Amino acid sequence: ASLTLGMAHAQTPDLSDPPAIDGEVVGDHGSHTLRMGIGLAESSPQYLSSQYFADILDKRTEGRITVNVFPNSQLGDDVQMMEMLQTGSLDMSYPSSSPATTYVEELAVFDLPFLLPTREAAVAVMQSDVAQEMLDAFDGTGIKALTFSENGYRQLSNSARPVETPEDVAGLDVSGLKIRTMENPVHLDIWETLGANPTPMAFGELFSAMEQGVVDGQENPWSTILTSNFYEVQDYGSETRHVYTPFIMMMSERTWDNLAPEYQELVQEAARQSAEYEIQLSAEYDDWSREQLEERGMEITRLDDEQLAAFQEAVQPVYEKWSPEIGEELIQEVQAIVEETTSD
Ligand code: KDG
Repeated sequence: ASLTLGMAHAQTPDLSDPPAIDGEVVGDHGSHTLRMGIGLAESSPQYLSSQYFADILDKRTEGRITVNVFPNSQLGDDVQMMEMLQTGSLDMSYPSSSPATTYVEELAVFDLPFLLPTREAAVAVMQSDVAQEMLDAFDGTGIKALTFSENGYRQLSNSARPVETPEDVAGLDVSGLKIRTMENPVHLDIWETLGANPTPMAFGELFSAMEQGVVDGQENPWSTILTSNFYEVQDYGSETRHVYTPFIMMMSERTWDNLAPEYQELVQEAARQSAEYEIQLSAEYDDWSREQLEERGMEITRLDDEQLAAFQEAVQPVYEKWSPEIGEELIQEVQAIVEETTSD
């Protein structure tokens, strides 16, 4: 905190304004007040775009649908909130895809390291029919999956040492880094394969776990490392971009079933529009956040192509182990979408 003495830091980059809300006001089908819980902070692209989602619904129902967004895991973590959606004790949530693989296994394709080399490719995959099938596969679980949006490229941070190579993760004469992962077996395997000591943990517990030294580090997009103040307890960052994970905006099926068809249509449309806006905000945050973190005293290592290739090679066993589970065909479908975006 002392580093910020005398320096006024901006809370957000120069962000695009949300697109104007047009479209007709829908007819009166009663009033609803919905609660949405998220893990991230008020300044995150996820929160800002969720507010935009709320604004669309507010404007197009003349205030009949209100969405209240609760940030910072106030209502629970990703796993708990998905369970709350199932029972109907929460209306909406916006978790990472990774802990949602317990509902739809195919989502684990997004957990494969270095699968989506560019943001453009990642967005094309999220908007593909294959991705829509994954959202549809939630039907019957008690969760209505509305849309994918961007969490982004995950980067490694830690409080022990600069990391340039897989050997730095494993440690030679010191022990492997204790890394928090999301609650997902592929992520756990990635870090085990790299020689770290990974522990799955809820996002809401992460800051104090790092502060108390229960873990040395974690991995999340630069925007999260900034907006959740992780830089206060993490001295080192490495631009590993090891995995691109999406978010999924979700509604309780009970809440969904209580909405008139016209409201359902509007909710679906607003979800897509807000996801588009979220993806844009997330891109605007990414490099800016890294620069902010450097300004706030974090030592950030950029990896050159050779160094990235070393990480990529080191995690190959993860592919061998998980491809049969996730499905070779699905992986190939995703790779084909990636190739289409990178060839032209
Ligand atoms: O709102 C989303 C968060 O709860 C969480 O998914 C963020 O990427 C995340 C993590 O590391 O848990």
